[in-house]
Amino acid sequence: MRKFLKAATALAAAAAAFGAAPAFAEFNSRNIRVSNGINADHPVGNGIEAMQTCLDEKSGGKLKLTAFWGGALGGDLQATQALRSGVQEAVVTSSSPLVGIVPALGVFDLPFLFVSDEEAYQVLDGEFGDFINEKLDAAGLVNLAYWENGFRNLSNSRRPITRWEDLDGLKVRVMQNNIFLDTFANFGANATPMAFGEVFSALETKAIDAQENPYVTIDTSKFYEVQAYVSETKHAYTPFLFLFSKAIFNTYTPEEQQALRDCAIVGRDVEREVIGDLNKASLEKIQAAGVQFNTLSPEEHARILEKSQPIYEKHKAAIGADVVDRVLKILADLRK
Ligand code: TK8
Repeated sequence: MRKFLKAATALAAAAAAFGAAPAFAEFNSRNIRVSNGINADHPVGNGIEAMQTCLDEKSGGKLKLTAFWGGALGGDLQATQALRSGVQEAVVTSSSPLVGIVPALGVFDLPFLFVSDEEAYQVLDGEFGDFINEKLDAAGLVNLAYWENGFRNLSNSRRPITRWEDLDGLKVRVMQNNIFLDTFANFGANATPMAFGEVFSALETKAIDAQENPYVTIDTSKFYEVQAYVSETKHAYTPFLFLFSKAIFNTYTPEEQQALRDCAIVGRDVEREVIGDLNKASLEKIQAAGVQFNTLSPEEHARILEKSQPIYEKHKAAIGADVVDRVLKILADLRK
C-alpha cells in the first residue's frame, strides 16, 4: 500500500510539474502590424492567411498578424521608415522605392534582368538573396522572405504599345526610383515618379497616361477601369520584400524569430502559387472589361531589350559594380 502511494504521489507530482509549465512558454503575445500598398484581394492576402495559420500552430495562437491594406499605414517608403525607427513591425513592400536606403536593391530594377519566375526564385531564394538581406539588415530591416510582385506590364489610355517608339511622349507613372525613370525616359516617355497610392486617381483624372505593374495588381487595384490598353512588356520582375523592423525583431525570443522566418516562407510559397493561378484570370478579367491587349513580337522584344542595355552601365556604380557583376554571373551560370 505504501509503495503504491509513493508511486502515485511521484506520478502526480510529475504530472503537476508537466502541467504547470505554461504551453508555448517561449512565445509572448505579439500583435504584428503588416502594412501593404495593394488591396486585400491581392495574393499577398492569401500569403498572409497561410502565414497566420503556420504561426498559430507554432506559437499556440500567440503571434498575430494584423494586415492593413491599400496603403492605410502609408506607402512603401513611409512604412519602411516606420520599421527602421521601430514604430511599426512589418511591411510587404516593393524593393524599388527603397533604393535610397539600400542602393544595392536597384539591381532588381535593371530592365529585363530576369527572364522567368523560376530564374527569379533561384536568385532571390539563394545566396544572392541572402547577400542583399545582409545589406537590408545593416539598414535596420530584417527581410523574412522574398514574396512575389512579379513581371511588370504596361497599361495606358492612349494606344497599344507594339514597339518602344510607341512610348514617345507618353506620361508614364514610375515608382520613386531612378532606374525606372531612366528606363522609360530612354524610350522617349515622359516618366513621372509617384507613390503607388496616388496612381489610380492620377490615371482617372488623366494627369498621367500610363502605369506599369503585374496583371494581378492592374486587376486588384482596379487600374483596368481607367485604362484602355494593356501591353505585355515584362520589362522588369521586381520582388516584394517581407520586411520586419530590426529594432522590434531584436526584442523577440529566438523561438518567435524562428517561427516568423519559417512561416514567412510558408506564406511566400502560397502567395507565389496564387499569383501563378491568378495571372491568367486577371488578364482575362481586364480584357473582359474592354481593355485592348497586345504582346510584343519577338523582333520588337529583341529591339526593346537592346535599347535598354545602356541603363545597366549608367546605373552600375550607383547599385554597386560588385552587386551587378555578381547577379549577372549567377544568371549566366543558371542559363548555361
Ligand atoms: C504597392 C506597391 C506596388 C508596386 C508599385 O505598395 O508601386 O507600382 O508595384 O505593388 O509596392
